Amino acid sequence: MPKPSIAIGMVGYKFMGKAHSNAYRQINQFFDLPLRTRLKTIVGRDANKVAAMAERWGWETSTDDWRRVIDDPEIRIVDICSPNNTHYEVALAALDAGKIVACEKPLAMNGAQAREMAAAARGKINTVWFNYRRVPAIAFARQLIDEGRIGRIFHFRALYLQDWTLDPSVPLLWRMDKDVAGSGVTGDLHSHIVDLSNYLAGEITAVAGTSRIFVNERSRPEGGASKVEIEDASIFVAKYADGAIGHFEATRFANGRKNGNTFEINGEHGSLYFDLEDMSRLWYFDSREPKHIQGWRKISVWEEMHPYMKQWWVPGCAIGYEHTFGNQAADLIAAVAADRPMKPDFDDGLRCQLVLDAVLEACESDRWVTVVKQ
Ligand code: SOE
Repeated sequence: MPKPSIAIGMVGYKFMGKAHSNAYRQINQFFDLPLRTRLKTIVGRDANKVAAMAERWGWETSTDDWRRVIDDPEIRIVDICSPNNTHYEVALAALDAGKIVACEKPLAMNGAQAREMAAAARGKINTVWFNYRRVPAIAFARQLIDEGRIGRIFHFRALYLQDWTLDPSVPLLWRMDKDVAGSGVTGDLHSHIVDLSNYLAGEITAVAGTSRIFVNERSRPEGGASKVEIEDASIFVAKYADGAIGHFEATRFANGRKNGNTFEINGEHGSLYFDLEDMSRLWYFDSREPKHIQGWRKISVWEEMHPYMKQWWVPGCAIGYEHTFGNQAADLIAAVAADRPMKPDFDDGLRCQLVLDAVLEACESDRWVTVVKQ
């Protein structure tokens, strides 16, 4: 008997559109899921380009009207990977139509929008694509923390470093357009490391920081030029509810760094270190070992018992960036089939967004800002 299928409608078709399409196409082969994903409709503003995307990635139909996925009774999952300023309207319409919503990060343009979205989603299955939670080494870090291996956390220290806007001739693409993106590296990159901190280190209560715009004017892809209004780089420090302190840096001006996402966590019994550019590895230091053999242990997270690894290849055949989306898509389909909640959800998206709002305010005002309670 063929498995029942679940129809997906996707709004957006560029970088994340590919990442999500690839995930939905792969997971039934690698995971034993009760439902088969059906890539039904993909939406984009440019009808020709989205039609080409549909053809290439195996979507049944394409359209330039996002309401078609909302109005289609066959579609159960609405996946939103269009620019940030579209998330709010599309997600609310989809939730109102009873759809399961999977939304790219950051969830919204600001905390106020995210609060409404989280309220509308509560009690329903939904998720935010904080895909790095599904890097096996990061899920494994969470496992080690839950096992008490590093004990009470004192420090969370994260860097997210890129360099793709360093060249002043790079035009003002949507990620640099305040009206479309809402913010610069704060929504784009801090969102990932703040979510990882929420996942691994606990609740951030207050932040102080500074940000910079290094290139003040850029050409527009459609012609002309505009003043740049989003931050190119941002550094902040954080206080946690349980007394830990944190340090976060996000930039698109770290010459030579392409997707340098690293963090270190220092606890009372040990420490953990992760680097996305060597993503099969988790570094672990255990200070309860006898001193003469203490040292940083480089764990290759590719054994069968490590999170998600049993589903992919044999140990030593490492997996990569795309698999983090596969892992999340598979968890989503499994959650839908079992009718159980999925994490991270819109409440996690809101939690992150409230920290991001506080970071933007802190950088603007040069003051400590208390994170608004969820
Ligand atoms: C930014 O360059 C970006 O594409 C982010 O938007 C993604 O979320 C990140 O995973 C890779 O970098």
